[in-house]
Amino acid sequence: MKKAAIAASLILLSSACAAAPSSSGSAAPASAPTAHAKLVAGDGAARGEVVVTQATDGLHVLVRAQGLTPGMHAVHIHTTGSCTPPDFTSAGGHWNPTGHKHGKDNPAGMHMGDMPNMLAGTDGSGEMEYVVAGGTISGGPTPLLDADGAAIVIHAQADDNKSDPAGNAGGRVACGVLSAG
Ligand SMILES: [Cu+2]
Ligand SMILES: [Zn+2]
Repeated sequence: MKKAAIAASLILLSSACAAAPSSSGSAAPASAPTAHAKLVAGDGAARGEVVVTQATDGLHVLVRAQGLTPGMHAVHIHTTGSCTPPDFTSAGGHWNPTGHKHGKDNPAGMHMGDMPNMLAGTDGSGEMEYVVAGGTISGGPTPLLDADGAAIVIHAQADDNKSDPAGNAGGRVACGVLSAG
């Protein structure tokens, strides 16, 4: 934990440097703060990885998953950086620093941790990239890696994008704790 705290401090420092005026105009400079997660199933089997990169427009979340049942799966950022198998309820609810309801189709939505459904092919693999507008890895009003961290969760079923609090997406079939770097 201490090591993680030091890493987070370094990220903050590099973030401050990256905020200096630049002529490149790049949305995601090479020095951009990042976070990673390794996805695992309830039995501990590898289920892929997640890379989050902070850019000027928010958090770019790249999910590469494997070993899923073919079809659509809900993918969310959950509010606690804890993935205790087999049900992963330790990850808590959806990341919701702005105090909204669930789902992009909910008039009172949406959670910052709500993301589009991901399609797993017949081989069980799926990939998704999504930008969480306004998010930061650390610092600012809505830091992803706050005191209790954050996790990525993949569900058994698709998200209906409106049912509070979790989109009727079924059980949690994969989970990964996000860590800085
Ligand atoms: Cu979820
Ligand atoms: Zn939600």
